[in-house]
Amino acid sequence: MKLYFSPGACSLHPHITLREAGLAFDLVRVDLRAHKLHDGSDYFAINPKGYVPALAFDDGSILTEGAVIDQYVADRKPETKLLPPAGTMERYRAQEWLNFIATEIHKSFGPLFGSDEAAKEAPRARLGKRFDLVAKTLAAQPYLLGDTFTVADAYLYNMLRWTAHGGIDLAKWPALQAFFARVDARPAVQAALAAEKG
Ligand SMILES: N[C@@H](CCC(=O)N[C@@H](CS)C(=O)NCC(=O)O)C(=O)O
Repeated sequence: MKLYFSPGACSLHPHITLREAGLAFDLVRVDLRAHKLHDGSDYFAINPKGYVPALAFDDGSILTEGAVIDQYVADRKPETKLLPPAGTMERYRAQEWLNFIATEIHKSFGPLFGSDEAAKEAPRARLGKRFDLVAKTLAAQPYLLGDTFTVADAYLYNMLRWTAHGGIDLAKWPALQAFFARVDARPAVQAALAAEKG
C-alpha cells in the first residue's frame, strides 16, 4: 500500500494508524499547492479529489477520506484494538467520534489557515465549544473511547496539532493538553512525525 500525504496535514492520522497497526506501506509526499508528486506527475490522476490522504492498493485503486482509511486499517489488524469490532455499540461510539471530528472540528479549521482575520472569529468560537465537549470526556478518561487508544484519538491528536497555528491556546483545556502529551509520547506517533520530516 501507499499513503499519499503532506507533512502535518490531515494525512497524519491515517499515517499514525498504519504505524499503530504495524502494516507495511510506502509514504508518497504530495505537493498540495501544485497537486503534484516530487517527480512532477499529476496528483489528480491518482486521486481526482486532489487532496490527501489517499491510500493506494497494489491494483491501482484508492481509498480516500481519512476517517474511512482509519477504519479500513484498524479492521485489517483487529488484534491491535484500534477500533472495537464492527456491529458493536462501541464501534458506533467510535464512528460517532470520527464523524464529529471530521465534520465539527476538522472542517472548522479551514478558515483559520487563511488570511482573512475577520473570517476566523466564528470558526474559532465554534471550535472552542467543540473542545469544551471533548475536554469533558477526556477529563474523565485517557482516550475518547475509554482506557484504550483508538483511531479516533489519532484523528483528534492530528487536529490538536493545528491549534497553535489556528490561534487557539490549548492551555484553556488542561484535559486536552494532557491528552495531547499522552498521544504524542506514543512510539508510532513519533515515528510518523519523524518520517514526515524526512
Ligand atoms: N474529507 C477529506 C478532507 C481532506 C483534506 O481536507 N485534505 C487537505 C489537507 S488537511 C488537502 O489535501 N487540501 C488540499 C486540497 O484540497 O487541494 C478527509 O477527511 O480525508
